[in-house]
Amino acid sequence: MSQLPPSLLVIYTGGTLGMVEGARGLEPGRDFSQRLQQALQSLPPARRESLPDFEIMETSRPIDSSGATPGDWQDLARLVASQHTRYRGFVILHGTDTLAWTASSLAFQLQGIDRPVVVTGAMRPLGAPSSDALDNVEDALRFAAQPGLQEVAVCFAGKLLRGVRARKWHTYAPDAFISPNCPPLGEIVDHQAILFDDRGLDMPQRGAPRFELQDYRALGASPVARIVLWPGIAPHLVADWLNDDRIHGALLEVWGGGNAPEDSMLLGALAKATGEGKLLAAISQCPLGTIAIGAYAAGRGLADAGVLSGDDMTAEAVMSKLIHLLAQPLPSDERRRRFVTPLVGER
Ligand code: ASN
Repeated sequence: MSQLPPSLLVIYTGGTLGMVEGARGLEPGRDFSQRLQQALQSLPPARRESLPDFEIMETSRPIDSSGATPGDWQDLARLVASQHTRYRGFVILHGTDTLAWTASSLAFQLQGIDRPVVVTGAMRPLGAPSSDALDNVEDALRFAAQPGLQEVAVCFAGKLLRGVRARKWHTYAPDAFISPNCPPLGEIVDHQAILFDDRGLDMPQRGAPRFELQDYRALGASPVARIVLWPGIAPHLVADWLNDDRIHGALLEVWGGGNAPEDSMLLGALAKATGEGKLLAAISQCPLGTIAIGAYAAGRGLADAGVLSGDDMTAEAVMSKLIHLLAQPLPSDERRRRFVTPLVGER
């Protein structure tokens, strides 16, 4: 492998990690670089000196991640892609609320990445009492310096998770992220980053960048709907979503192993949408396990209506993959083929 550049790039996008008290409560703060450098002085010298070199960049408008959109995911991926050969790895500091969405989208956009992209955040601001911010930044830097890591990952509370498998799972505990259907990729042990053997992406999903930097904004404000079924759901509600011309695809969150009501109006609305080239995919409302649509007679209708199985993907991964595929000038059957094909270890 050719010589890697010496430094990492840390990109601060906002989130609690860098928030400061404002007039209406916590809000994203500026001058993050200065505050981080100061906080790092509190680490024991041996730990501080063993950190990799890094440079810091702030996005033009640090945000609470509840305000992030697919356009922000796109901007971030383009930023990493444009700097990709100048740094040996990347750390992205992000609000935790939609961190898993951004990490999932980055994985699809930065396909084949040959170095670490580590996304982290914090549950409490840097410098606040018992903050997790400095530990998470330190851990993320250590993982981002590992050449063996060649994918988008989430580092939180000492664990490294596949980005496209991660979910925020707790509202306030420091150990807030899990990857329900995928074991961790690594762990911090005694302040050292340990990557577990054979958990990284297989070739050819890594090691040879073939970025797909699509224009998500061109799809319109909300091209994909997320529809969570509930007992007694009225089919016309689902039909209303799917008949909207601005909707090009939908995630259906169904029951158990892939079950949905055998309702001809509901299934008819789904079949009409897929017939129009809309991309529909289903996952389970159960947080663990995969789905097999068609195993039950009641679920068979989903497959007949052209709904694709999202297997054991997270909602964040399905939504960002649907947006990613819809943004590409592909024929409908190719989009469907790619949806069911694992591109970056998402299923
Ligand atoms: N509201 C914050 C955000 O997502 C939450 C956090 O970062 N812990 O930006």
